[in-house]
This record gives sequence, structure tokens and C-alpha cells, in this order.
Amino acid sequence: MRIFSGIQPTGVKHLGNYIGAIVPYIEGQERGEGIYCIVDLHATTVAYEPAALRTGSYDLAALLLAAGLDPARCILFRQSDVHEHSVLQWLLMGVSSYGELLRMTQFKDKSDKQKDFVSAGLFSYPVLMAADILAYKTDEVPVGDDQRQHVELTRNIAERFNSRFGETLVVPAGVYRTVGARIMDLQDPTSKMSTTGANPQGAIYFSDEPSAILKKFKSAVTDSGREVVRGPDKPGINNLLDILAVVRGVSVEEVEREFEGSMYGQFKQTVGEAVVDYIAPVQARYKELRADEAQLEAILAAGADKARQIAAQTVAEVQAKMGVGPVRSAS
Ligand code: AQP
Repeated sequence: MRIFSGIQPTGVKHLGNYIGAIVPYIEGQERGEGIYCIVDLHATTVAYEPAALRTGSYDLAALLLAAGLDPARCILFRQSDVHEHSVLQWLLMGVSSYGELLRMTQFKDKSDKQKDFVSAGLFSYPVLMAADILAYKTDEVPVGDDQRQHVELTRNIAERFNSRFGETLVVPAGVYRTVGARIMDLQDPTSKMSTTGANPQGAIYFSDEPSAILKKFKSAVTDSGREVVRGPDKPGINNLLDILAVVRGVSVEEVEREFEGSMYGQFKQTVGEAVVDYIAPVQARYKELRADEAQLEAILAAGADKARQIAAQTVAEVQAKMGVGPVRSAS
């Protein structure tokens, strides 16, 4: 069982990234061969600061290690260190259609946010993501719900390649949490919690102090009702129920039972305190690990060496099937 996922080294990671992706990564390294990639090339598709991108890879490596990734049990590496990703992206562009890329909702959302320049990289981003995944003959891709469309595209690309050139690539399955696959913005609970969200008060960042976290939950948008129960017109309460259920490792129904008859204010206070306690140990370990940049670089370099061996094999197979490069022996 091979598990692969990528995460961008941009901005400070938030509770949505943690619950939707990072926690499943940790679980993945217990279940199979986990391969986790800091996708710095993806981050170059929108406006960015080069110096912040470089240090962002160390920030993210430290956070992933603090959360529980263990380099002895999984492969953790930086995308740009393994050139095979970019080579495979180009090879897969020939089996990706312009029309399907145009339909990607993330491209539409992110291109709308770019003021005066939409890069071709932003448009072809999902093919690089497909290359990231397919390079490792991945079985499972743990991601948040917002990546569903990209995983579907990856499956289509793999199937199209196999039917045109012969069975070569593994068609991966997206794996999404049943609760917590889409953590919503605390100020606008109809939008996902996001690094590039409109209001920083809507996201819980790993750099937030406990007092800031409690304040954000206190001001979380709810509704005019009074009952702490799920409902179609209660996106704020639904989100807080999901968060508390995940953080405590219980079902949403159990949380509803506990807060029967409680006021929204009391419920929000409890969710805030639970989140503070949940992320405090990760925040503390992060500070220690982030202090040793040389050690982080060594872990990423060792991970890249392992990843390259697997990806190079896939690229060689793909090139051979496509008739790209010299004739190779069958070995
Ligand atoms: N709100 C969320 N709830 C659950 N999972 C989420 N993810 C992102 N937001 C939520 C998952 O986190 C993983 C890493 O995401 P990324 O760093 O590659 O960035 P992203 O998907 O573009 O999301 P961000 O961090 O919020 O950035 P922007 O603002 O650019 O959209 C992915 O598995 C993602 O599904």
C-alpha cells in the first residue's frame, strides 16, 4: 500500500490543513509506505516571494515532523529536489486535455484572485499534481475535500495513458475523512478555511497564541438559532461540531448530546479550549525542530534520494512506452 500526498510551503498552515491532510498523513505512515512531498514548485504558480518560499519549506518540514511524521518510517522530501516530477508533468501534458483543465474550479477561483497576471503554471498545476502522484505508483492519496476534482483528473490521466500506451500507471484512489475533510472559515462558514482567505480571523493558524485562538472561536459566526445540533441552515455550528468531534476523537452525535440545552457562547468557548490543547504540543515541538535548519535540510535531502529512485523508474517506463529517448533494454 503506497500513500502519497503533497502540501504547499506557503503561508502559515491552518487547522483545515492539519485536520484534512496532516493528521491523515500520520495515520498513513502506520498503514503503508507513506511518501509526503513539500510541493514548492506548485507555489510558484501565483505571486510569491522567493526568500519566503525557501524558508517556507523548512517551516513546513518542521511542522510535519512536529505533527508526527517520522523520516525512519516514511519519505519526506521537497518536490523541486526530484526533477522527475517536472519531466513526468511534461510527458503527461500530452494526455491531458485543455478542456478538462479549464473546468478545474481551483483554477477558476485562484485565477480570479490574480490581479494582473495569470500564469500558465497555474493552469497546468493539476497535471504537475498528477505527475507527483503517478510518479510513485500511488494507491491512496489522502487530501482535503477541496482536492477531489484534482484527484479525479489524476485518475483520468492515468487511465488515458494506460489505454493509449499500455498498462503502466497505477490509478490512485482519493481518501477523504468522513468528518473534517472540509474545515470551514470561522467568519464565513460557507467557504473553506484557507491560507488565502479574505479574513485572518476566520482561520486558526499554527502561529496563533492561545489567546488569539480563543478570541477567534468566541467571534465565530453562527446563526440566529439556539440549539447545538447539525442543520442545513447552520454552517457555522456544523463546522464547530466537526472540529470538536475530530479534536476529541468522538462522533458528532456525541458532541450534540453533550451540548444539549447549552448556549452557543459556552459551546464556542469549549471548542476554542479543545483546539488550544490539541495543537499546543505540536506548536511546542515545532519551535524546537524549526531551530535546526541544517537538520531539516538533511532530512529533506535524504528523503529526496529515496523518492528519486522510485520516480526515476516510473519516468523511464513512461518514456519507453511513449517512444521518448533512446531504445532501452528490457531489464
Ligand atoms: N479547509 C480545509 N479543510 C480540510 N482540508 C484542507 N486542506 C486545505 N484546506 C482545507 C487540505 O490541506 C492540504 C494541503 O493544502 P495546500 O497547502 O496544498 O493548499 P490548498 O489546498 O491550496 O489549501 P490552503 O492551504 O487553504 O491554501 P489556499 O488558500 O491557497 O487554498 C490539501 O490536502 C488540502 O486538501
